[in-house]
Formats: sequence, structure tokens, C-alpha cells
Amino acid sequence: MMTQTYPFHTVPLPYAYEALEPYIDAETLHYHHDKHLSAYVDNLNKILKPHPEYHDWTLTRLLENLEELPEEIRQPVLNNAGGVYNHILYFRLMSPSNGQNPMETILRKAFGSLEAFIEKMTECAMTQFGSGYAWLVVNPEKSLEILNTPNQNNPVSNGNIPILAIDVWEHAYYLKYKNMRKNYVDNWFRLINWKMVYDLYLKAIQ
Ligand code: MN3
Repeated sequence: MMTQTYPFHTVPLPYAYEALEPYIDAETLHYHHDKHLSAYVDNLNKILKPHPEYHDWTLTRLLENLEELPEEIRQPVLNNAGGVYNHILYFRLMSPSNGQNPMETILRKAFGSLEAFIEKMTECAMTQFGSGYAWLVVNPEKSLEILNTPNQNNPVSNGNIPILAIDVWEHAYYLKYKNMRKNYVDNWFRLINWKMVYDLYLKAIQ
């Protein structure tokens, strides 16, 4: 999923713009995917254009090895490679038809119950001050962990493998939910593509 290299491109949504209604409206998805994500893609390409030595680096490699980049492009790459990676993951991990949850037993084991997982993830999404994300990650000890990050930071930069992400920037929900971040977060749980989360989990624990 994150094996793209320069020049990066906007990956089409894996579903129609209205597919996540009524929880996420078509207009929000249109702006979020076509305008916000595309801007990160364009910026990242602009930043890396004069640096051909990084043109075969994937999104993951860029974000895992920020300290190897020249200082003047380190923060811009973090912001924009993060912006691309985080959005692709967020969009891909939603689905109009979320059937069975193959992660249920695993989440129960890690957090005590499914409700406890939802509560903790919600808390992380709600307490992220300003813009950012809440994540379910596989940490370096191969355990599940819930955390949040500001701006477009990505947990791979700290050795974690993200397997689920919720975007809590206002542009992700403001058109429909205005200031009610909690309602957006509550509804987002109805859209999680658990099959894909499970696939990412299996890959991450290998
Ligand atoms: Mn966003």
C-alpha cells in the first residue's frame, strides 16, 4: 500500500464518493481526497524533485528515516509524506460494507473487550489537541497500542506499524459535523474495514 515512490500520485478512492453516507458525506470526501490529499502529493513531489537520490524511496522509507534526509527538507517531507501516507491509510481502511470483524478476538485479548478498545481509541481521537490522528499500531514489541500524533506525523517514524487511523483534522468532518468531533468519531467506527485491518495486523506481527 505504501510502496509508491517519486513521482507520487493520488490513489483513487476504493469506493464511490457517496458510499460512506450518511456517516461521511460525499462533499467532505470529495474535498478531503481530491483537494487535501492531492495537495500533499503535489507538495511532496515538489520537495523531492531536486533530490534524485531519494526518488526510489517509498513513503514508508522516507518516514522511517527522516534523520537521513538533509535538514532543510526533513520537516517538509515529514509533513507531506505523512500527509500522503496517513490519508491513503485512512481512506483505505473505511468501507461501506463492514461485515465480520476478524480482529475482534485479538482486540479483546489486547484491550480487555471490544468496548474498551473503542473507548480508548475514542479518547485518543478526542484528546488530540488540534489537528492530528488517532492510531492503532503494532509496536516494536509486536503488541497492539493506541496512540495519537499531531499534524501529519506518522507512527512509523517511531518504529510502530500503523494498522488503523482516524483523521481528526477539522477538514475530515467539519462540513457535516461542524465542531462535533465526537459524533464523527462515533460514526467512523461503523465504517472500519476490519478485514483490511486484520491483513495489516498479520503482516505487522511477522
Ligand atoms: Mn485529512
